Order: sequence, then structure tokens, then C-alpha cells
Amino acid sequence: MKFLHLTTLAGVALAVPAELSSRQTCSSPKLRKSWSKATAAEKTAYINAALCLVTKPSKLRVSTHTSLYDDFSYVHAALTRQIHSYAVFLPWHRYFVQVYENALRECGYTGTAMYWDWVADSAAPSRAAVWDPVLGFGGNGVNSGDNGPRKRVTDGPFKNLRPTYWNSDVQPHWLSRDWVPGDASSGRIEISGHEYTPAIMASINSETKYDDFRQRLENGPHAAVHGGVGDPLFFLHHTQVDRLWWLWQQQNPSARTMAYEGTRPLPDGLAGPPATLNDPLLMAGLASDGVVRDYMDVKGGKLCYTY
Ligand SMILES: [Cu+2]
Repeated sequence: MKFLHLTTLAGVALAVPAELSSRQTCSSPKLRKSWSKATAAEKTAYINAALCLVTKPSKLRVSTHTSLYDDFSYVHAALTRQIHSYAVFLPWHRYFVQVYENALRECGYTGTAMYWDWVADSAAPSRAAVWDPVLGFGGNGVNSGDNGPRKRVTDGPFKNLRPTYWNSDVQPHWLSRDWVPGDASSGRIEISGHEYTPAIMASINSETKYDDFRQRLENGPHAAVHGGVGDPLFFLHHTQVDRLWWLWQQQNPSARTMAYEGTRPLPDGLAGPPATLNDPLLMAGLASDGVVRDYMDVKGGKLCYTY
């Protein structure tokens, strides 16, 4: 059982970054930018920091020869039943992106997390700036013959990346990517662009209850983009998910900033009691566990950024 790993991980004590160790007042929130609006220098700095994570030692040391970069894939996969399909999906990924941004800083990065605005690119997602071979993450994977059943990303700054984990199993492979193909006759757009159009996003945004919004965002656009995107672009995808939640909160900040309800998972991943703001945000030793209420407000609790 993959889940048993968590029992051991939970006991690992690690240093907490200073900026997360106490409540802070957020007087100058950092602006998170869209990849397509960032400068070449900003993109290069982000890419270099992401590549640097591969050279940093693993904090988890679940298996040998893994890096800090691998830790992120591992934690996300190991916790998957705790962090998806429940209310905690949004605050958990919000915290996870923040932990990643902190890790990039350990690599000398002075910028912020960036997002891929796939709603803006939904008419032709395969032409988005994020796939650029120099100032992006490279394009779709190809059958290269050296990556098992997976399609290998053969261009861009990450073409020589060898992730250790496939889900939470040790299975070193070349970075792979496999876009959902388009089909003109049925109106299906490559990378499922028809599932995250501005019209669909406006409809999701009209939901007034937190968990209705969360479910439609998670099961619709979030899942559709994931169908063609792996790491390290994962973090630009999830920063966009975070931004869409923030936009929803901004429609009525006094009512929505702390709006949170739905179901909380049990340790085995099955549905548990009603979710509350005191629920934990497990980080499995990659960072200290958090509490939902500290990650609801991007300019309060333990966060200080804006979009
Ligand atoms: Cu996830």
C-alpha cells in the first residue's frame, strides 16, 4: 500500500522557512504574473531555479538518488487521496505552490510563482507561450523509444530531466508529456481547450457556494488541463487554479475570503466529517503541516501575495 509511506513521513521533522513560522502582516504583497506577460529575464530566472531544484538534496529521502524536485512529485502523489475531491483541494494546493515558491527561493530565485492562464489560451492551447523551447517548458512529448510507454519531452530546458517517481513509485524516466489530441469534427480542441473556455469559466464563477465552485473547477478545467500536462508545468497550472479561486473570492471578499465548506477526508481517503477551517494541510515532511484558515486569504494568515 503506497499510503503506508505517510506514517513514516509524518514523523520527519524539518526546518520551517522563517517566513512561514509565524503570522505576518502583509504590507507589500508580491505580484504573481502570467507566464505570457513575464519578461525573458523573469522566465529565465524561473526556469533556472526550477532546474536548480534537481541539484538540491531530497528533504524526504524516501529513496536514494532523489532530489528536492522529486520530493514535490512524491508528496503530491502520496497524499493524492487526501487532497483531491474534497474541500481541501484548493487550500492544500495553495499551500503547496507556496512551498514550491519558497524552494525556488532556496535556489536564489527572487521572483514569485507564475501561472499559465489557460482560459486566455483555450482556443488554441497548443500555441501557448508556456511550450516555448527556450523561454518555456518545451512542447509535447514524442515516442522517442527510450522512455518506456511514455512520450518524452525532447525540447526545451527540461528535456534532460529525469524524474524519479511515477506517482509515488520509484520509476526513473525522462520527463514525459502527452497532450489530449484535438478533433475538428467533434469540436474537441487539443489539450481539451473546449473544457476551459471563458464562457465555461464564467459559469463556474457564478457559483455562490465554495464547494460548488471548488467541485466544478476541480473536475472541469483543472482535470482537463492535467490531461496533457505534467511537472514542472504543474506549478504554473496550479498557480492558475489558485488565481481562479482568488478571483472567485474577490467577487465578494467579505463573504468569500473565509468561505469554506464541504467534506473532509478520513486518513484512508474515504469521505469523513464536514470540513472546517481548522482542518490540517498535510505536507508529509516537505514543510510543516498547515491549517486551512491560514491559507484562505492570499494577503493574510501565512500568505502575502496577489494576482
Ligand atoms: Cu493535485
